[in-house]
Amino acid sequence: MVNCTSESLFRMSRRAVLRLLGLGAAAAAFPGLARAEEEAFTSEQAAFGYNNFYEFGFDKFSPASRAAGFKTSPWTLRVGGLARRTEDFALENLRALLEEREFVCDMRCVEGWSMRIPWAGFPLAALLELVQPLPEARFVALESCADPQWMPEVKRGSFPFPYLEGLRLDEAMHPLAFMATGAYGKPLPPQNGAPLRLVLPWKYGFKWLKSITKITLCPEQPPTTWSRHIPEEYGFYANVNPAVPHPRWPQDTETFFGPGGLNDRKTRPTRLFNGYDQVAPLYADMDLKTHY
Ligand SMILES: Nc1nc2c(c(=O)[nH]1)N[C@H]1C(S)=C(S)[C@@H](COP(=O)(O)O)O[C@H]1N2
Ligand SMILES: [Mo]
Repeated sequence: MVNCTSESLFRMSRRAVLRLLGLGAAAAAFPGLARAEEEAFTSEQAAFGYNNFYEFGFDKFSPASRAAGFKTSPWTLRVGGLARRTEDFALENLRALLEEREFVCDMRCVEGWSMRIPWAGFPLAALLELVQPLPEARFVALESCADPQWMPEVKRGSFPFPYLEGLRLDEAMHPLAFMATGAYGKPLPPQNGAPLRLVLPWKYGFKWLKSITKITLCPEQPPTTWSRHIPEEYGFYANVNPAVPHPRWPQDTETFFGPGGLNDRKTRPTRLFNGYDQVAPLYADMDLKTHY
């Protein structure tokens, strides 16, 4: 088990990080991770201070201040649906059952900015395997916390919360689909989705659901917040794809937040699947010129 509190970990060489990920020999097969060689991590200041978390406010800086007191312990996560078991897990029990590990990946927001963040957490597959999905299960529906006591925009009723997300079961079982509990060697801050959030390196950030309370295995594609409310702009799959512009802006480049704080930004090209080409077989039947 990796010591998730060791900040020195994040100063390790890429080779050591890959070893930690169990990818040492297979590094060549992980071109997305190879990108980690090119640039350092985004500053903590940007990753923990420039957020999208609409339940706490619609601008980038409100979540960090307004979520500061958000109580995330104790936390219950219900996992079940089309599974042999449906269970209300106390998060601390769940974390004791699942081996946590460190991993580094890039996040590309659909708005056109990106970050490279060192995370801690466990594969979503390991969590789903605990409840044993039934053969009829083909999708996974996920739900965020929507608590008016803590979340000002939930209280105001300004948006259709709770925020819902979904994945095809084979996407959810892919080894690159993670649940994060920490970042930069620290417990996940509330503004980043404490105590548990999705990390889907090849999908736009809006799929990376925060502060998750419920995961349900289901037979059909579940409704998701953005694809339901603005279907012409936000699809269910939302794979990072420079060939498919957003209706209101292009997607072929992005502004990357570097190690030097909020003003350290540079433009770089956006890559198909955010560079994580190993997910391509999941979408073999889709037209990558148009699908979004
Ligand atoms: N519950 C919830 N999850 C959410 C959001 C949100 O508003 N509410 N915003 C999404 C969007 S648009 C992005 S880009 C990422 C931002 O994650 P970060 O603030 O940790 O960078 O979280 C995603 N998860
Ligand atoms: Mo986003």
